[in-house]
Amino acid sequence: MNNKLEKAINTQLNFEIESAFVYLAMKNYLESLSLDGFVNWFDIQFQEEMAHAQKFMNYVNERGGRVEIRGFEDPKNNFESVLEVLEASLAHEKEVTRRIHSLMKLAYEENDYPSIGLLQWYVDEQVEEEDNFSKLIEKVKMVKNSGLYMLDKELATRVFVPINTAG
Ligand code: OFO
Repeated sequence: MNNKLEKAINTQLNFEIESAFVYLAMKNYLESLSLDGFVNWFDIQFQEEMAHAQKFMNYVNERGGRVEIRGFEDPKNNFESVLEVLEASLAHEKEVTRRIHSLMKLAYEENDYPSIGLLQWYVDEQVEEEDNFSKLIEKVKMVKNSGLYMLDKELATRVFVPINTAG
C-alpha cells in the first residue's frame, strides 16, 4: 500500500488504542462515584475505540501493509466531576476528528481511493461521536443532582453494537 498512508494510518490506529485507554481511565473514575450507568456507557466507549483500531488494523493487513503497535503516555485518571469527564471527552473527540480529516486529505492527495472509502466511515463516525458527547454535556447541565440518578438509568441501557471491522 501507499507508504505515506501506511505510516499515517499506523499513527491513527495507535491513537484509537490510546483513545480506548483514555475512556477506560474515565470509566474507572466513574466507578469510584458508583455511577453504574456512566460506567456502562464508558465501557462501551472503550470497546468502540478498540473496534475502530481493529478496523484500521484489518485494513492495513488486507492491503499488504505492516501494523506497528506503539506506546503512549498515561491517560488522565482523576477528575473533579462528571461534567469534567464529558468535556474532556468532547475535546478528545474533536482532536480525533481533526486527525481523521487530515488523513482523508492525505488520501485525496495520494489518490488512494480504497483509503478514501475506508476513511469516509470514520468521518461519519466522528459526527456521531461528537454529537453523543455534546448532547450528554447538555443533559448533565440540565439535570440537577436529583436528575443525575434518572440519567444514570438511561445510560445503563446502552448496548455495544459490533461494527464491520473487515476494512
Ligand atoms: Fe475512534 O472515535 Fe472516538 O476517539
